Amino acid sequence: MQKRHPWLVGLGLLSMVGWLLLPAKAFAGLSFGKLVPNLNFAFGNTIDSLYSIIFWIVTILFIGTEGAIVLFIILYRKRDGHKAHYSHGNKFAELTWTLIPMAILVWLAIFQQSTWAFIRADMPPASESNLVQVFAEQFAWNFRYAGPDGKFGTPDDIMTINQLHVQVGKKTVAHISAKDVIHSFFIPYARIKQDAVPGMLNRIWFEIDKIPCWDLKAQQMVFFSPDEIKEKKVALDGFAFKADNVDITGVKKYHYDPLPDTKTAPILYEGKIEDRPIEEAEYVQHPIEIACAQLCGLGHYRMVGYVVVDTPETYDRWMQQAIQNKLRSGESKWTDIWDKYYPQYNTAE
Ligand SMILES: [Cu+2]
Repeated sequence: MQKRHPWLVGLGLLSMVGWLLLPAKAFAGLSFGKLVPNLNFAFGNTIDSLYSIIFWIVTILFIGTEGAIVLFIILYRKRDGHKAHYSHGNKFAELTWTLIPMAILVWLAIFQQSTWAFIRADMPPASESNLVQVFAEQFAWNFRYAGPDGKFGTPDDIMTINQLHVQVGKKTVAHISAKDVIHSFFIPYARIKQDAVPGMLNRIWFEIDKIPCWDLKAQQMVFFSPDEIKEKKVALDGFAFKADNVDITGVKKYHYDPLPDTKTAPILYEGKIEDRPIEEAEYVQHPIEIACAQLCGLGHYRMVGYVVVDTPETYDRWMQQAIQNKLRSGESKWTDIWDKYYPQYNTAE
């Protein structure tokens, strides 16, 4: 008879628990299990409640199935006086674990239908929204605005790389395509994620109702409504974002430093932008992240863009500066590829 090693079984169970706890420990400093704040006033909350419903369904199923595995390991371990029984399947069990997930999925599909329709069926009309074109490539986000004439593919277009400006309280419609492989336009704070597919035009919209800023005193991110920001002094420039040394948990801390030899900065206060002494700044306008959510190649991890959420004043200032400076970063990608091969995307409603 084979020798039993109960300590081996114990070690196996212990390592299972260890593997489950390890990521929890590693992410503890990142407030594990919490989402970043939702800034998409239009439908972010609905997405979040769907997310948490699905999260709890799979959590319960996970604990149930893993618990069953552990229970069966103990119940049906090798023991004296117990003979192995070979099972050839059980129709009732098979039907149960097929029909229950099916019922859950069908219920979810019906339950989320109105949300899907709200987000996907109609894009907001042009009179209520800003339209931006998004052209993804390995490994950057190209953005294009129509410029003063309101038409795409004309010489007054504004083009940027990795920097998207949106207006607070106004809908942004993004027309998205890709140059090379499939990418995915993901703004966690806005709760949107849309694949960018070569040769295909996809559309997504969102509406951000809070302006992300960086609190210079507390050195952390804060969010203001358009009314709240009127009483704050927010620098639009003149500061550099820096990472502190990473501690042993691997959690990075950041702060803003004034740029060297800078005496004044454009500061937004009471709805006006004026150059003021840099010490007066209480906050800095702080961007939120755009990530690529498709593994699109070796440089996928650095395919990061930024959304600057603007008040009407800072949006106008940025647009005027872009028009004056004839901002046309990455122009050849648009003219040689998008305009040449997909001219219909420039007029597509
Ligand atoms: Cu990508």
